[in-house]
Amino acid sequence: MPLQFNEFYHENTGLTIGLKKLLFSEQSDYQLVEVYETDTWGHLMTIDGMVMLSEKDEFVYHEMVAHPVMFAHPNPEKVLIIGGGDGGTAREVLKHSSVKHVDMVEIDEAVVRASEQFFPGIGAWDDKRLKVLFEDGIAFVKAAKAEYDVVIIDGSDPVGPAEGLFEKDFFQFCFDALKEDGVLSAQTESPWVQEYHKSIKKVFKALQEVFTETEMYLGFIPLYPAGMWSFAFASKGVQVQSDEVLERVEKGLTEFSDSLKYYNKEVHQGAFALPGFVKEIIQ
Ligand code: SPD
Repeated sequence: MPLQFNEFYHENTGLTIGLKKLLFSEQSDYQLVEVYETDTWGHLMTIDGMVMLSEKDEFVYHEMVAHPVMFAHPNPEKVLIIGGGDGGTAREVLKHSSVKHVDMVEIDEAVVRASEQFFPGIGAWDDKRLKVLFEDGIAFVKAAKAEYDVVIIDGSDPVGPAEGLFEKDFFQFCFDALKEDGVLSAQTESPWVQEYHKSIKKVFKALQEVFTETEMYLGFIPLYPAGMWSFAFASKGVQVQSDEVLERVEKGLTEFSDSLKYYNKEVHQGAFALPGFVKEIIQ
């Protein structure tokens, strides 16, 4: 029997990845962080047995959680990332030349350590604009008032330490932490996984109650359960598909589109088109 990693997301249905060897395994104060060398996807990080990223497909998630929301803001200078310990989201945010400062608040330093050692190409750790804090993201955002242009929630799944990142109180703290033209994005799980529908509904209901504009959008990530992944966009007014935002996407991408492998203007427009069964989950 070959060495395999399995993430079962419904009874005996799941995803199988061929492994070569285990590179890192640490039960931190919060969770089990592991890194494997795989047969096809480069290095793979899992947390509590759930896939977080692989070297080969991480670009989809990180480009999609970062760029739609970054371009939705007219001049994003100060950004807060909750979670994101592997560094991929910060790397994408820092591609925007308007950015002066990024606070990345990761609860678990083991994630950053594992990423620095086994995913050396992912984090922009030497960028002077990035400040990494090992703190509870919920407490951190609760204390921030009208400070940030953009908040990005790059947590893990709604079990364990990331559970609170799917609650209404948390989104209210995020709203209060944003300036008046602030915008937010969050990862919101796979619409194909029945077990996560409750969390998806809860997040979108909360965002609709707290923010003025809320949209779901999709990306396709082969190593996440069922491959289809949802994200939330929320703002205090700006519409993420307005002409104004699309003009910014077109202009902004001239600066760094060569470094992107998934996101472009057409993807920005298409990602917000939702299939009927997905709309039903959040209606
Ligand atoms: N089931 C996967 C959910 C993962 C969300 N966060 C991934 C971290 C990548 N920066």
